[in-house]
Amino acid sequence: MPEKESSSCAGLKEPRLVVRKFLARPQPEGVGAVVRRSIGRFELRYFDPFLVLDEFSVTAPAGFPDHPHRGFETVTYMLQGAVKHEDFDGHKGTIGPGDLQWMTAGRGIVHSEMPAAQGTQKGLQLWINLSSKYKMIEPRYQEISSKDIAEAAKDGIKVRVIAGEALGAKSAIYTRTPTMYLDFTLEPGAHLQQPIPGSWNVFVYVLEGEGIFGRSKSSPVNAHHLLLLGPGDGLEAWNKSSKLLRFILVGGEPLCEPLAQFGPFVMNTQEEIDRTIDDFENYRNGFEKARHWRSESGLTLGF
Ligand code: FJE
Ligand code: FE
Repeated sequence: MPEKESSSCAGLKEPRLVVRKFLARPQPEGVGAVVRRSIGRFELRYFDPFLVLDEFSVTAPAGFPDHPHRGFETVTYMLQGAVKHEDFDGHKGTIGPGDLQWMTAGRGIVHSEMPAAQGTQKGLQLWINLSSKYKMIEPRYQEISSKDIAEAAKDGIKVRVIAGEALGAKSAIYTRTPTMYLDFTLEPGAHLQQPIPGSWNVFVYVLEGEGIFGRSKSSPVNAHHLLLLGPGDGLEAWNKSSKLLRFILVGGEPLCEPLAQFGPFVMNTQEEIDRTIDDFENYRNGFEKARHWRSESGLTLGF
């Protein structure tokens, strides 16, 4: 068989370039918690299909007590410490260091997310929008503990595959909105070429160290920066520093639908938002179990 040109074995034809860069500064959120919000802040309200990216820090007694969600998914990936969660259907657990919770809120979840350990708990929470046809589906959890997250390593590159696949490793997560979510660590001198579907919206968020993205001569980018990537077939990144570089690479197929949002309710029209507020206040259409439920924290976020 003649050798076939493909992006995964013959390099990238059209590497994506960085088109915008944001520094995520700390801001208060929840009750006494702090988030560095990149996607979802005023200047970047939506990066279809992504609604919010928060790098959060929470130390007891701060946290995210009882609050609802409808119409999207929350993906919580712990970097340090642990968060305990508890919902109105009796689903509860602890998300420890390196663990993943992929929660499809669908028609409705009411839950609390609170620190579960001493010291500061740190992680990432990504909100992924759902298509109109899936906004009212039954809620679903996919949970993977750190030891079960698919990993691969090659030529100074280590990847933890949260969603999608990279370096031959594949995630077991089902993404209702097609999504890739990769946690890369590059040793000094490492060079990455990662294919990404051409029609997807893609960003990088730097967690640690200093990286070069898009073009080898571009200036280095350090922690807490979000980079939006332009069109192309993949990402090229370099670690030209003397320390480890860690970043996440996230891509998703845009929904291209109208957006109507009120805090943690994300629908397509204002009328659907009005109905959602009514459903939540009157315990209907998925919020039935909220009527008599309070988490152990006994607090609410004020919805
Ligand atoms: C919140 C609605 C919310 N960022 N990062 C309104 F859903 C939240 C909320 C979070 C959150 C939770 C975790 Cl564990 C991590 C987060 C927002 O729960 F804070 C407000 N005000
Ligand atoms: Fe939540």
